[in-house]
Amino acid sequence: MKIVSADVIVTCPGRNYVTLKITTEDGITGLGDATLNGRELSVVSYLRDHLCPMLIGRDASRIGDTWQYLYRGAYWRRGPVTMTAIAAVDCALWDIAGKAAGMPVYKLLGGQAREGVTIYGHANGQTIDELLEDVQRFLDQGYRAVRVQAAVPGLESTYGLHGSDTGKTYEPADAALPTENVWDTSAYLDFAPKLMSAVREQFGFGFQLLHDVHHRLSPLEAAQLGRSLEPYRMFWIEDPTPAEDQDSFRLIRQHTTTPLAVGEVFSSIFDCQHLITNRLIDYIRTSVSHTGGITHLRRVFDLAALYGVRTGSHGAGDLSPVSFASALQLDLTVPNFGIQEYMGHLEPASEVFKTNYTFADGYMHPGEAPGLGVDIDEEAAARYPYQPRSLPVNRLRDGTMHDW
Ligand code: GCO
Ligand code: MG
Repeated sequence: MKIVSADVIVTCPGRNYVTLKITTEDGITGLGDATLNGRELSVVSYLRDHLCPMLIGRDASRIGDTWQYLYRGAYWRRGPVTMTAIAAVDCALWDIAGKAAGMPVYKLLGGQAREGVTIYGHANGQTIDELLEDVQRFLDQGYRAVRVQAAVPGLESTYGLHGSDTGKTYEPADAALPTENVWDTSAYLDFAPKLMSAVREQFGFGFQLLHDVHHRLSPLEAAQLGRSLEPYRMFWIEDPTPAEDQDSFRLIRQHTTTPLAVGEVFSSIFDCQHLITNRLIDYIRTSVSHTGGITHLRRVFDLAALYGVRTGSHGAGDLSPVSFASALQLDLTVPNFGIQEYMGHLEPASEVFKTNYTFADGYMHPGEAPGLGVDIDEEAAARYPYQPRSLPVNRLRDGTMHDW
C-alpha cells in the first residue's frame, strides 16, 4: 500500500479549511484535517514544503511508524503547526486503513464502547431571553447537553456570540486584521451566575449545562466564578484561566467543586500531563486535529483514564467535518468518554464535505462507511477560495492586551 501522492486542498465554504488528501498506489484515498484557525497557511506550507514529499513511497499501513518518523524526524518538537500537520497525515492514514479493511475506523480502534456519542451544542443570545429561546431550540432537537453564552451587559461584544466563531453566521467582512474587543472581568463575574440561574429556572436540571470562559480569568477569579455557579450544577466550565501556568489550577480546585475542562489549545500529551496526573481537571479537551491525530489523542485519553479524567474533545466549526468525524470515531471507542462538542458547520461546507455521521436523541454516530466516513468534492472546494481571516483580540478597558 505505497503512498503515491499527498495533496493539500484549501477551501473556504463559510470558513477556511485545509485538508490533506493521501492516495495509495491502489487508488485508495485518505483525508485528514489540517486546519489551524487564523494561521492556516503555515500548516499548508508545513505539509506541502516538508511532509508531503516525505510521504511518497512510504507504506500507508505503517501509521505508528510514520507518526514517529514525522515527530522525531523534525527534531523540533510539538507546537500547534507541527502537530496539526502530523495529525492530518495520521487521520488520513487511519482513513486509508479503514477503507482497505472495509471497516469504519472505530472498528479498527476496538469497536464501539457505547451506542452513541453524547454531544453538546452552542446556544447563545444577545440577551438572556434570546439565549433561552436558543436553548429551547436545542432541547427541542433532543440535545442532552447545551453550552450557553450570552452578551455581557455593558460590553459591545462577547465571545461565542456573533461572527464566524459561532458557526451560525458567515461574515465576509472578517478580515485578515483582527477585530479588537473590549473585556471587563467584573461585569462578566456579575453576569455569569444570573445567566445560569435564568437557564436552570426556565428549564430545570434535566440536561447538562456547559459554559466556556475562554481563558479570560485569573485563577482566583476562576475560583470565584466556579463557586458562584455551584448552585446550577454545571457539567463544566471550560478554559477558566490560561493554562500555561498549570499549577494555578490547584488554586481553583481548592475553592470550587464546579468541574473544569481544559485543552483546546494544547498540541501534545506533554501539555496535558501535569493537569491530568495531578488531577487538576475533570475533562481533557484536546482536539484530534491539533494534537497529532487519532494515534496521539488515543494516548492522551489513555493517560487521562488512569487518573479518572474524562474526554471532551474540541469540536468547533473551525475544525472541518473530517476532524469532527475523526473525533467521533475515537469517542465511540474510549472507556473514559465524557462528551463531544458539536458546533456544526456553515451551510456551504456540506457542498464540499460529504459526511456519514448521524444525530438522534442527543447522540451522534460516525456511521458505517469504511474509513472516517467523509469525502471531499474538490470541484466544490475550488468554488470557495481561501480568504484571509483572523481570530479577534481582546483588550481591557484601559487598552491593555488581554486573552481572547
Ligand atoms: C470552543 C472554542 C472555539 C475557539 C475556536 C478558535 O470551545 O468551541 O473555544 O470557539 O474559539 O476554536 O479557533
Ligand atoms: Mg473553548
